[in-house]
Amino acid sequence: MKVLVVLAFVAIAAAWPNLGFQADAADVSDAQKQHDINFLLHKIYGEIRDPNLKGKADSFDPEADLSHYSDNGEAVHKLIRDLKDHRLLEQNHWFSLFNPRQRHEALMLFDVLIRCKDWDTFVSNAAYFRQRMNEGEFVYALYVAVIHSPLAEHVVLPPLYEVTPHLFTNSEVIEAAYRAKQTQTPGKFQSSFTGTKKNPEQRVAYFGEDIGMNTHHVTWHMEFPFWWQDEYSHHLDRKGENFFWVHHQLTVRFDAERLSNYLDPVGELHWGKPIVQGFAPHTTYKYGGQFPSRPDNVDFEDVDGVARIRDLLIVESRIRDAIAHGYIVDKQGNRIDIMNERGIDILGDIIESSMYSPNVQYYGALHNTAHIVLGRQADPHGKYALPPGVLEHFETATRDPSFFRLHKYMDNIFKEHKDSLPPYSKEELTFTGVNVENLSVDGELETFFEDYEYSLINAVDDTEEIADVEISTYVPRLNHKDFAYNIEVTNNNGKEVLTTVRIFAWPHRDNNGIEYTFDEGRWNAIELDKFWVKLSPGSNHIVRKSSESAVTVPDVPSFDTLFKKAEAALGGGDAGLTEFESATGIPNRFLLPKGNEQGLEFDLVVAVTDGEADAAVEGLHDNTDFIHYGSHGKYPDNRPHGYPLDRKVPDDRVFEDLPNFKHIQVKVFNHGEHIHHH
Ligand SMILES: [Cu+2]
Repeated sequence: MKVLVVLAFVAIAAAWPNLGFQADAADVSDAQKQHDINFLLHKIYGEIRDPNLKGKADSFDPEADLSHYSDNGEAVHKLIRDLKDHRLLEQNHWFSLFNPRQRHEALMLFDVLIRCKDWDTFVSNAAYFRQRMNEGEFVYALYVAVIHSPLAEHVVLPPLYEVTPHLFTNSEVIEAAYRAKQTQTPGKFQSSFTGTKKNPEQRVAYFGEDIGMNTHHVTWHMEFPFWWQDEYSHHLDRKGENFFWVHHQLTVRFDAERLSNYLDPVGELHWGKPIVQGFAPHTTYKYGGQFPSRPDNVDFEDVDGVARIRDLLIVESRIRDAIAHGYIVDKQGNRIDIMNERGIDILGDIIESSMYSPNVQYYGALHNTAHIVLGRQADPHGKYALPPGVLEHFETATRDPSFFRLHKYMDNIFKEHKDSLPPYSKEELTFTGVNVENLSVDGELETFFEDYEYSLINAVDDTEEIADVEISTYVPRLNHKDFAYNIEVTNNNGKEVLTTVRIFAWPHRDNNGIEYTFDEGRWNAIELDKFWVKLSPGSNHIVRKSSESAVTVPDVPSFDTLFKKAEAALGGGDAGLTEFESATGIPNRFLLPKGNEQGLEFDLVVAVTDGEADAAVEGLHDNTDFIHYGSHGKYPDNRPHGYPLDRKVPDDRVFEDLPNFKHIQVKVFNHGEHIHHH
């Protein structure tokens, strides 16, 4: 991981030398930076508790020395002007990224932070504006700035579920936390998933409400923001394609969870049909009241000031026309061919849409608009002054099952495009001289639930004079037993060869017990791992552990751990936080779908492809690790996401006879085990 991060950093620095990043890291230790960020994000609804940072918040003058900014202070002038004119959103108010004015304000602060040339200017501005801006805007801007600023390269962001717990747990638990604080009684409260067993959707609420999955989702959207412009600092490689892929993976994973729980796969959302499933979020804003509920069978209504349903239908049809034509039209009227492996990237930019969209005027912003329209169906005309819905926050969006219906709808549009491309031929897929002889799994594929505890101390109000009492919640979450893949590969090339190993699995049958065809199955493939291997001549035995998966990340360390590690390292030494630097992948414990008592059948496949041809970056094979999502530089794999299963497979024999491909059946068990909190 380290090698890649360094490579990416060098690439950024080389591309934008004029930003003038100083050798700042030498002056300020990573431990100091970690310390600062910890305190800046701790207890955001009250005063900063670190005296040094509090001093900066009180007396720093952001406009005093403009030589510390790469834009000569342009961004900071804008923000200060709005602050002085009292135009900024007040504190103690909800914040939604989908609200244009609120987003604009958060991005003004981000713009200030990303232009800072040294750490002192960065934290001084952060402290200053934390004290004066809306807390939600502040948290958002600081998170995105830490993720993207080279100054904060090794900083580990605290888990958002501890920074803004209201967006991750339910109202009942939050109320209990307030009572505990009021009565100064320590408390550990059980979080349970919303709803009752009368609602079949509740069987899969553990997926949509998983705090780690929500952290993954919100972090991805910070790593690849739709509002991103390259002039901030760097280009986000294959952003549109990544948008497709990350949501495609959530979509197919959710279907696998549904099959594990005897539910049919999600049906796609349809603007002309009622939203069958209602949703009662049982979630409350810190400021702004309850998240709105939606009853069953609501017909879509136009949302005042946002969009009419017919506008969305028109945008959809323009996008599908582009897919049918095989080209899109940019805003100057030029045709851009999408009948190639980069077409998906352009379509992703268009559908989200991001600032990379070549023609937002014409193709609109289907995804973002749909999130707002769906989020507002409880109060489409603003008659009741309800706050935004769960779909208007990346932290909470997946709690509502209609999120997955919406994303199935968009996923099917992407599928139309992928299906329009020519299938890979056997010749294209063959890696000459490399044969996968055998694939097997060590250990039973078995999942279980365990209770996980996290602190709610930042949910409640307090002052420095009142001592903290321990307040936490524990929540059941999916985990799996460790396992390993065993892959026997022969290399008949007479020399060492570089390879990419790609592992996927998909459910073998639908909910009626009918076997999926290869072509249906491969579209539902869950990406389990992707890594580089050098094959020696002759036979090779590859053992790859589930814990090594490149598509996953470990649990984000708690605030408590981050405080302790930073303080311990301040005296010198390493905080030992390197493996936690990115929270963009899915949690490792979430690698396998739940499965069931009888064992849910999956097709498990491995494709060993030509690593020389696959590598997008030099020297990658010297490191067996692989950043799956969001390396700041170039995405290391040249192949499209999902390769070699991303295109239509009209003839199963292409894969069944492919020597560098192996296909077996496995079962994923869940025996109802639940490791309870003590
Ligand atoms: Cu999303």
